[in-house]
Amino acid sequence: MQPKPPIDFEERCRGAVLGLALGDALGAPHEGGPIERLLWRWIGSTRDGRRRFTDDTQMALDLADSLLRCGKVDQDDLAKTFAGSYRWSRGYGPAAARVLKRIRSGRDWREANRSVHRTGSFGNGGAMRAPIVGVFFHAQPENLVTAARQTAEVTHAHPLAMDGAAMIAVATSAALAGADARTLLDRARQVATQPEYAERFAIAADWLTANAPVSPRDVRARLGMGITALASCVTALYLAGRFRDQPFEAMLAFTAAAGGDVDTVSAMAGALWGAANGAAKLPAAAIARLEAAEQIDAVARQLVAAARV
Ligand code: R7I
Ligand code: MG
Ligand code: MG
Repeated sequence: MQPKPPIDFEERCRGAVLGLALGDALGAPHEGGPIERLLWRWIGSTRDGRRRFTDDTQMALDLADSLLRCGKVDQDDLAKTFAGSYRWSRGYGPAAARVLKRIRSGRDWREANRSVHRTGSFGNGGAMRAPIVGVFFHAQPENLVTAARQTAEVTHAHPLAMDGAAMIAVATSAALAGADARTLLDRARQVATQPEYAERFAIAADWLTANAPVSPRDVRARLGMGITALASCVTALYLAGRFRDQPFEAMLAFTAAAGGDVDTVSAMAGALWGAANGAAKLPAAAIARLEAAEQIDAVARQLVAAARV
């Protein structure tokens, strides 16, 4: 067998950012229950017929914007940027929507982020945008985990949510460096502080090692397809590993068949898959039909330039 040609760093970073947005936009029609899916049939396309992205991509773009402007994690700037972009029609999580509206009306994020759930949200909203941290801090491994936690904290102060962000950020960075599926999972496992994650990591590791033909239903039952970080982050790590050498579309079809929080699991797995395989391997026709694909790609290129420093 011919050895595969190496994939350059820019190609991988663009793959991570575009893979996140594409997973989100293609997963969105499958997210949630019948009401959410019906609503998305109404508002899921732009006027020129492109697939709209949801809060997952919006918050990833906001995070990139803030990091590029500030050159570091500036939580005050980040809170303002997230709040300024809030639109109900992007499908934000219910607690996140309230937190962002409160920040927009002038409340400090340090208080707003614990004003809906007292311990802070344990939703997956901090993790879904964390691939951006993995790209931006790729050359600063000593800062990567703290940066990921800080970017999550603004809206997702619960330790499970901040763990999820750290896990997805380090896994993205490892995928950009060409790590294999098990290494990626192990790096993520090492940064999880909450014991609740242990069982899911063990299951995912067993499945990947055994190359097990696990069904979408089993993935949902054992790893989760939920809106919380706990019930979605290890799932994304597993799917990205399992489908690493298969087409992007196969991973998305499997995720859609599992059901639940399909846009977010697809966004996280999509970013990891894109970081491993590069942007050129993403389905070109789907990219051409993605809302604001050109702008998203431009943001990815700016992140690459910043990450090289
Ligand atoms: O995490 P978050 O931004 O949600 C992202 C999800 C993704 O699927 C997006 O695609 C979008 O559809 O929403 O939103 P949050 O509202 O912060 O958290 C998600 C949900 O987790 C909350 O609405 C709660 O149902 C639940 N949750 C909690 N429940 C009880 N106690 C989060 N934190 C708590 C908690 O502390
Ligand atoms: Mg969403
Ligand atoms: Mg979602």
